[in-house]
Amino acid sequence: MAGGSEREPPDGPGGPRGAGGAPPRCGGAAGRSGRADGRSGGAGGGDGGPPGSPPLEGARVLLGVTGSVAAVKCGELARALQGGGAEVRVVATTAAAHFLDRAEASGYPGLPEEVEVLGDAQEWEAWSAVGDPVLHVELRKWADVLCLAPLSANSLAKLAGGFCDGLLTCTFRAWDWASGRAVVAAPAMNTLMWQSPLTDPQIDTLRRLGVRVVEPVAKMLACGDEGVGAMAAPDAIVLAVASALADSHRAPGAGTQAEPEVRAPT
Ligand code: PCO
Repeated sequence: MAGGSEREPPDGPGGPRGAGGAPPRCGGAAGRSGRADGRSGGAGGGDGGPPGSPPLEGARVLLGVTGSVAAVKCGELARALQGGGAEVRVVATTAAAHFLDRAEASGYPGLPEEVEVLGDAQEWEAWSAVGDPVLHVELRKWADVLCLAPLSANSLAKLAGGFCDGLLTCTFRAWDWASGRAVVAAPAMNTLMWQSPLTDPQIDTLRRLGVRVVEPVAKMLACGDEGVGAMAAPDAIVLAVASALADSHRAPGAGTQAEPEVRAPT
């Protein structure tokens, strides 16, 4: 499955980069707690941002990266979110870290140096006694929006099934849907995985929760197959995040997806 991207020239900004990119940095425990303390700004039109400011300005975006080859595009995605004024933190699954580590060797820009990358190890390290912060709860409080990109077939199944066996799945399971904070998901997987009858009900489950799904697109995939399954372009994901933020602030507490995106033909 891992494939690599040698069958398809890298298409991210910055062009190919040499091998030997730095591994993702895993910071310590959450460090910052909920928005009650230390919040320096807010999503535009929301709690902290000036009314009418762009939705990404000052927004706290938690980028959840899962184990699809498309994780190599997260450097580009994180930069695009930052370019809109967002503060970005990354939660990566163990499988995602494998791809993040190798993004630069495949010609994609790595994550920006200042972006904190958290994983399962940090969840355990953060807790040693009752009273210690629980990292997935702290992250849920911190984030204005959770952006799951790429969302792999495996993580999609886990999230739809309610599994919470790691930092990212626990953060999603603990999400405060009533708060109106948005969740955006950009699935990426092999075409036959995407077209499998298993996928539709899982995507529907996420949509019923209020998750906005940014459909995968058709291209030649990392494994050499051609078809629908590639992660949507970072710009499209950023637009969905901005739109979700704008909507969640227009209608606080109403985090459901008003108009589900049209599914790609299968
Ligand atoms: C293939 N799986 C995949 C994952 C989705 N692919 C993509 C793109 C990348 C290159 O542009 C890898 C980002 O093809 O999102 O290819 C077989 S399991």
